[in-house]
Amino acid sequence: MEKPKKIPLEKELQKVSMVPHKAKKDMQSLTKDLLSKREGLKHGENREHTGENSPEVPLPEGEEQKKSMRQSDRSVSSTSTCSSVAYSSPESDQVFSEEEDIQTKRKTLRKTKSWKTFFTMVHWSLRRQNSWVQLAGHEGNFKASERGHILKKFSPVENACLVALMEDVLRPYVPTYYGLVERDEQTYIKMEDLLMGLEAPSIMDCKIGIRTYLEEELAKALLKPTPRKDMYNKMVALEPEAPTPEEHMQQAVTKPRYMQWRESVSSTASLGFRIEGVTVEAGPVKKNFKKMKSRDKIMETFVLFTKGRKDILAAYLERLENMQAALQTSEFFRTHEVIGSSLLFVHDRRGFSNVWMIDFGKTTPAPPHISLRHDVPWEQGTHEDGYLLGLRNLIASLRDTMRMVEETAEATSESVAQEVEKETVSEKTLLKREIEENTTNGENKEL
Ligand code: I3P
Repeated sequence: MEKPKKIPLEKELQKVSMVPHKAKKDMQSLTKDLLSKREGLKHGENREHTGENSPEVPLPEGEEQKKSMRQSDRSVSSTSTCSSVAYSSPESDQVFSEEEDIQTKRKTLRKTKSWKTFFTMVHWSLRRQNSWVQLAGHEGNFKASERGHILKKFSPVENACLVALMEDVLRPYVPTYYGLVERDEQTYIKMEDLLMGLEAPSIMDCKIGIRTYLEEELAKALLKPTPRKDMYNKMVALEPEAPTPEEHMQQAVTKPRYMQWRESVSSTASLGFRIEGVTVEAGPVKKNFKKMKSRDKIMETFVLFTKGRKDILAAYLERLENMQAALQTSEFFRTHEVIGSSLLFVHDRRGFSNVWMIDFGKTTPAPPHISLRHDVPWEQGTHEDGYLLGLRNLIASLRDTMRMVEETAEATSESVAQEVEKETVSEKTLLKREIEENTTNGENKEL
């Protein structure tokens, strides 16, 4: 495979390696130092942007959590014994600050589209347990449930998928489904809480597939175009020149037009996956990936997300490779068009890690005569989603990230060794000189 290009991070790592006083630190702590420094800087920028500045509130620790992790047969990584972690997509542009009052939060959540709040809510709930509980009593798409479970607002499409997936070979890769429950006259899907047992988790949501809108949505838009002002505004905010003169005049775009544009400015169209949101060690949720297209930038994000930890990267790779094998034999996968679904990566400092298939709100059965391949480009009517194309590229990018981390580690430890060697040589030279001088002085004295 082609050797990955050097990215600035590597250079920075190499610079660090040349600092003599660091010479005795091992490679992992050098990488950690650098990455946390960079992370800190980025968080600083983000805080300013989002108003996020609250101190980290650690997850409650307890035997119960540990027990739940031990009992799981759904753990993956060689370093991991953890079963569970969370799900859903991070579409919401809202990140709540401590300063916001409850009323504002409630309003914001009401405005946020169904199924789009989970990532934000997970983040919010982890850091502010009380806010979660307060929120749970009000309108929203997710509700807290008893320990180990979470409630997601009912969607018939997602419900049907989860029911079918419980009988499929993909079952180990999706949150366990516990049926429907009624709360406050609202139906919810009860699912496994995938964050259970993790301490200050790092979470990354990657949307998989080369297409993010349903064929049905496209057909509807062709038949009866519905201009969307909100989507025009989002488009202009990111790329003022993107709308056509006509769209500028209307100050609106159709949904498929917006979705296709989003696919083309991100890595969805080219790589078949895109990073939607990342939070590192329960820190602020970063969502500024809309224009992240290059593989180098994606790999850099993987390094920041994992803090360059080889064990975590290796565990993710192993899980994804197993998932890929399962997908190839899955009856569910062969017969379903998987659109807008994500892979949720979760790990914590202790090395517990897992990846889950989540968000099936737009996963629908393909027409019965179609057996989907998932690894070919889409054409109208084929229902192909490019899921496997995306997964392959994701695996390849993670593998290259791991190689890059390894190479950087080797290069750095070589430089460190050279520095130590240089220091030793110069120390020896100095010592030799001192001995010589002392000897000469002694001789002189004797004379
Ligand atoms: C949204 C994103 C969502 C989509 C949503 C878009 O754009 O593409 O996937 O929801 O459509 O607004 P962005 O990420 O740029 O904010 P669906 O996947 O459910 O269609 P919506 O506004 O119609 O909900």
